[in-house]
Amino acid sequence: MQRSIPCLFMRGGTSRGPFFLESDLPSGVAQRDAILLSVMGSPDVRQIDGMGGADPLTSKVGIVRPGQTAGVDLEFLFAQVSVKEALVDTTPNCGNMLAAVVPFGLETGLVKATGDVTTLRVLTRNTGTLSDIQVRTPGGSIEYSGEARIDGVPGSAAPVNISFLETAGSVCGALLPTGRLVDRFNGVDVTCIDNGMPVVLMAADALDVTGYETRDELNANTALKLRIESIRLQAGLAMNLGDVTKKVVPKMCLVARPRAGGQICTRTFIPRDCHSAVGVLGAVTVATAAVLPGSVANRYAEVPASLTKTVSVEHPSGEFSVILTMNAAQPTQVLQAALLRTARLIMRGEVFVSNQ
Ligand code: NQM
Repeated sequence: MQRSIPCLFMRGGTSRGPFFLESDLPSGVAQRDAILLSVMGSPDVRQIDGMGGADPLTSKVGIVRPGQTAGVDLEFLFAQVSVKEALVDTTPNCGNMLAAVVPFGLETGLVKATGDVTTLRVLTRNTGTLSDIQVRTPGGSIEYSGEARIDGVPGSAAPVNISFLETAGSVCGALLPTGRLVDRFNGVDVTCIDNGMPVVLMAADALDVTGYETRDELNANTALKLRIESIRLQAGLAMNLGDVTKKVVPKMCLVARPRAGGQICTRTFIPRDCHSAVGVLGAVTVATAAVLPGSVANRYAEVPASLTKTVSVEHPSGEFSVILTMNAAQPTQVLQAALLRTARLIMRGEVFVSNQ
């Protein structure tokens, strides 16, 4: 016997996955997670029996419900479904999947367009993060085609503008969860930071790579991955995340001097495989570290002096620009981060899982 669940399959930024109305899924976490694993076909390296794309970036799920408090239009729960293990992690958030939440809300009638452009406030429940998201809604319907381009996605699409209101310490409780700008693990200087995503920044050359390698080259470097994982386990404890053996945070980011006109060059492990680009809140956090005097990232970054700074984060498939608004009274403090994504509805229908 199979059971069917209504589902919209959507791309959000450089990620992709099924989106569900919360009311269409079981309320119990164990039962819900069993269904999500079955939907994606996990655990299996090919996810052959489900909708997952056999990559962490395409093994993601969005669960959406109406806002529950005044001023919040939609609430989003992000689930990272492991490809190889029977694990569903709702600890981190995902700014890429977030880009599809307002289109999903409009498609399903949870919210209404407010004019040719619609701006809604979304709460990401994983971390309690609020963001204002603006989409194009000419004639009251969501528009997907347009001229906006983001690296990692072919072609162009309508812009989805995301402005994060307050992200410091979203998962770890503090921007610098260890209380220090620089820590040292296995003889390597690191900056442990959380401005929306817990990230550990390390100089690529301290790990005997350049930081300009391709994703495939880094993924093939088993010795490097073992060194990074050893640092990650120690940093996780120091960042108040506990034993992170089975968690997908903190992300691990190698930094090097920019070499393509940006402010910093990155290679990010999420956390064990190298990202083909960089995560959204990962990029916000890297940009925040880059402008923080004394951090490991700041040693390699070239940052503008203005109060509103565009920080272009170079990554394996291009760059990701984050616009940081600094606090005039305390110019090293980031008040707001804004960025551009695109999103698209790929499929609407029902997904079938074995009746469990
Ligand atoms: O950092 C990948 C992605 C992400 C997460 C990851 C993300 C973010 O690119 O907000 O978007 O870091 O696992 O989708």
